[in-house]
Amino acid sequence: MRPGLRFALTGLLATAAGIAVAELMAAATRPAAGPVVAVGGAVIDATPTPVKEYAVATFGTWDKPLLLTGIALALAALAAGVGVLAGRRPRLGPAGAALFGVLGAAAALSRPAAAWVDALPSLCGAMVAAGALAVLTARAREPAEVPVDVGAGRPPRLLDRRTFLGAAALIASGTAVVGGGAAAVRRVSGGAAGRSRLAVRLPAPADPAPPLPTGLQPGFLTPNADFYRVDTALTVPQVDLDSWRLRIGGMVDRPLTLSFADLLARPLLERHITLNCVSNEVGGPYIGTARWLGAALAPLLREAGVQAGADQLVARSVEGMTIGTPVAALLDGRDAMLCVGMNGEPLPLEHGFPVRMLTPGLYGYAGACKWVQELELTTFDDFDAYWVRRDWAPRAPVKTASRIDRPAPLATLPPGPTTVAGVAWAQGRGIRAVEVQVDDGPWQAATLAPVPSTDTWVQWRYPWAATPGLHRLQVRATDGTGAAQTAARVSPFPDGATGWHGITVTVA
Ligand SMILES: Nc1nc2c(c(=O)[nH]1)N[C@H]1C(S)=C(S)[C@@H](COP(=O)(O)O)O[C@H]1N2
Ligand SMILES: [Mo]
Repeated sequence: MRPGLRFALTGLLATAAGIAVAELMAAATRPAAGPVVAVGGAVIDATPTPVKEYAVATFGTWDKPLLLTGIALALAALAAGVGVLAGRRPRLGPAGAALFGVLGAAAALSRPAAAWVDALPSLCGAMVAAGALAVLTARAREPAEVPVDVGAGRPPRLLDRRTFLGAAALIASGTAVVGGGAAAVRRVSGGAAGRSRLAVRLPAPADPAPPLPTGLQPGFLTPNADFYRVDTALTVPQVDLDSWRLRIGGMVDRPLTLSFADLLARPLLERHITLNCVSNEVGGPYIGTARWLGAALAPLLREAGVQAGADQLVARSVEGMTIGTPVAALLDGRDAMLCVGMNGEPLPLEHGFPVRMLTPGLYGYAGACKWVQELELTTFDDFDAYWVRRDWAPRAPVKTASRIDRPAPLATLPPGPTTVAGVAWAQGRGIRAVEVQVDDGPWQAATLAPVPSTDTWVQWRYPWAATPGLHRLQVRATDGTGAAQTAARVSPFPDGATGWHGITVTVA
């Protein structure tokens, strides 16, 4: 084996062994302190907003696996480099391992809600890596009788090939066992949150959602499995239901602490509400409608006694996300809630189990904190939430928008009668009218399906006599206040996209 290759392999093996040990320690104690997730999370938080925007727009939900692959490749290159250096200069081995350890520890300590013990897995992993490097780059013992000046002139004699391969195989299999153990521990504890979710029995709502009106097309409700997911969590937070508490504090007269059972014991509200992401492009997919079950937030805030001057509620999640919502929006009579149920099931883990906030009429980043564990009353002057620190707007009401779902963009259809259909939304204000334009023709009124409330999207359809040729279809909406959806195209940053959605189809 060429020495370069051998040293690179040594670096990879030693690093893998260190990471496996660190991951096992973290999995057994504090999962967020594992170096892989900690470094990934730190990279996400440090990524400039335009890059994040690009990643979400280009890769959708593949953004996280791609990020992890990128980190793994960068790490592998570094590890091979450390191995080569350590092979040439054995003293550099511990230094390289220490560098990895410090990086992992720093990333773990930079995570929200980190404690100093979170540095331990990475530091112990670094010691294991240093040990493995030392073993694999060890010099074969020089015969004692060789004079020093002769020995010094020759290249160092490495472990013989068989000893090296034996040690490497031993370290590799140890790594596989420890890494497999870490994955198993994560699966079991992940399974614990999933199992406690399955054991949840949701009470019947005290205030049920009005039945859905007849005349809706399929697709009005988005099944949980199809509901878009947008968050910064590299691994889905696993919340232990028994120890979970929601604290309401900050500028309140009577701070409150509620358990999950306390929350379920309150009269529950059930509502159909459309949730959408501020990052959704015109015509984009980051929007869905569900039947949500939860405790109304306004009465809870009144029980806590919001103090004069508190104009922002900051929701904090178990993994440290912060989402700021105007107190005025929460107390203006809309159905802001702490959700425990989604479409008749306990909240899926991906959508915030056990409890998430939902504020109709606001984009998700401004009112829909998942995995929530704390509500702090404060002011917009005093605190910038996660996305506000990244220059998104502090207040973010949903903008009026509409989308063509049928036909699909660039579809080919036969001439004759066809139906153009889609959705329009302006949560809180509702939709009064939707119009469709074919090529340069006049804007024509679409037919609106009935809605359960102004907090959901509206399905619309427009019968079109398609004639042969290439056609451009556009849609625009008018909200419940009579305000027209603007044609001005702006991108999602910093407070939501605007512009009319248009598609091109071929009729042949
Ligand atoms: N804890 C936490 N809550 C969060 C987020 C997050 O990253 N972490 N993302 C927010 C954003 S940007 C949106 S659009 C909604 C998406 O909710 P969903 O994934 O259930 O569709 O969750 C919000 N709540
Ligand atoms: Mo979002």
